Amino acid sequence: MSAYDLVIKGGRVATASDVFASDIGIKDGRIVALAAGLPAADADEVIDATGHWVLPGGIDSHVHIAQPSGEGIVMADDFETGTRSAAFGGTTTIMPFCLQQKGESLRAALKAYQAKAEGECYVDVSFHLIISDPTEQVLGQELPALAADGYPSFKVFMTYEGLALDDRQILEVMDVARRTGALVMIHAENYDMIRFLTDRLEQEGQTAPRFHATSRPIVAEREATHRAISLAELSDVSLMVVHVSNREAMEEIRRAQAKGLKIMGETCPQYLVLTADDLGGLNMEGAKYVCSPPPRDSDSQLACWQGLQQGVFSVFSSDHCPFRYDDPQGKLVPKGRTSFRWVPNGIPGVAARLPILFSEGVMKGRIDINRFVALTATNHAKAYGLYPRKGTIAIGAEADIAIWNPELRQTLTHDLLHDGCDYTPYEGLEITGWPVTTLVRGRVVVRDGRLEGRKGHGLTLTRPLAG
Ligand code: DUC
Ligand code: ZN
Ligand code: ZN
Repeated sequence: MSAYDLVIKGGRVATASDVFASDIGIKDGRIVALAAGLPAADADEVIDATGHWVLPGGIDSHVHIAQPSGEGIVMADDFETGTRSAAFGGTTTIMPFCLQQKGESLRAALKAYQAKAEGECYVDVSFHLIISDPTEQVLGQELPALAADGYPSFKVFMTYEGLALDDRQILEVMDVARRTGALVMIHAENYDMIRFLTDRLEQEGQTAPRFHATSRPIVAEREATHRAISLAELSDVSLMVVHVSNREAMEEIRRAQAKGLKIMGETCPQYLVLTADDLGGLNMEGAKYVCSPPPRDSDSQLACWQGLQQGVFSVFSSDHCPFRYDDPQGKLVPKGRTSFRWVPNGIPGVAARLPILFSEGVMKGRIDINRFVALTATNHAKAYGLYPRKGTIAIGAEADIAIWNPELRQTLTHDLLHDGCDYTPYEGLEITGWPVTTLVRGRVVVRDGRLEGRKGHGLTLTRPLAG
C-alpha cells in the first residue's frame, strides 16, 4: 500500500501566515506530510504544481442555494449546480442558509434543506440558520438544541417583509446566541427608511431597476449597522455584520472593534468592482445587478478595500444569491417590470469570488497572498467553527486545496463559472490568475478546468461551537 494516495509536487504553498515551497502528501482525505522532495514512488498519484500556488480551498460562508424567494421566483442554483460552480472557482466548502418560514419549525426547515443537499454536492456544505419567527419554542428549545447539534450560527434580518425582526426580537436571538456560544450574522439596513423611500419613488413613477439603489441609501445601512452593533454590545454576543458595502458602515465596525467589542465584518466582490451605475442599464438590464445592500460608488469601493487591508473585514464572501436574467421566474419576473421592489434580490458570485480577489487584490498589489488566504478560507473556518479541520494547509487538516495558475489571463465570461445562472454581473472583467485544479478532502473535483469529481462526494457538515 502506498504511503500517500496523492502527492502534490513542486508548488508554492501559502497559508494565512506563511509561504513555503513544499510537496503535500495526502492520505485518506487529510494532509499527512509537508516536505520538499516527497518520493513520487510512495504515491498512487502525483500532481505537478510547478509554477503554481497551492492554497487552502476557499470557504464561502455566505451563499444562498435553493432558497424560496417569493411567488413565481426560482433560485438559479440547486445544490448540484451551486457546489459545482464553487469547485470551479476554487471553493471547497460553502455555507448556505437554511431559511425558516414563518410558523415553521427550524428543525423541520433544516431537515428539508439537508434532504435537498443529500447526494447532490461536489464540495462540502454547512448550514447557517435564518430565524424569521423567533417564537418561544424556537428561542427556548430549537435554537439551543441546534447550536449544540452543530449549527452555531444564526442569521437575522433588519429589513424585508416576512423576515425583518424588530430590535426586541433581535435581542432575544442574541441572548440565546450568547448563552449557547453561537455567532449572530446580521443583514443591517433600516427597514422603515427603505419602505418610505420605495413608496415615494413608486408614487413618482421612479420604478426602473436603478431606483433600487436610490431606495437603499448608505445612511440606511450605516444606521442599522450602528444599531446592530449596539444590540450586540448590550447582549455581549459575537456579531458578524454581513455584506458591508460602504465606508460609513465599515467605520462603525472599526469603531466597535477599537472598543473591544466582538464585532466582525464581511464584504463581497460586488462592493469592490461594481457601482450603482451598473444598475442603470437600458430597459431591465440593471436588474442583473439588483442586490442588497446595492453596489455604491468609487469611494465605497476604496473603503471596502481598506476594510480588507486593515482587518476590519475578516471575511470575504460571495453572497451568491443567483437568479437567471432572461427568465420569467428570475430577474424578468413580470411584476419586476412594474417596480424595482419586485425584482429578485441577489446576484451570483460563488465561482467568481476568488478569481476577482486574487486578480484585483493579490495581482494588483492591494493585499498579499497571506491575507488572501485569511480572507477567503482561514478566517471563515475560524469564525464558524471549522478550524483547523479546514481553512489551512497543515498536517492533519482535511486536504481541501486549490491549485492556482497565477499567470492565466482571461476575460471573465459566464461560461467559466458553471453555475445554474445565465449571466454573470462580472462579465468582461479582465482576470489574472485562476484556480485550475480543486481538491475536496483529497479527491480531485476539478482538474485543469474540467469537472472530474462526482456529486455526492460533498458532505453536509456540522460544526462545534467556535473559539
Ligand atoms: N441579503 C443577502 O444576504 N443575500 C441576498 C439578498 C439580501 O438581501
Ligand atoms: Zn442579507
Ligand atoms: Zn446573502
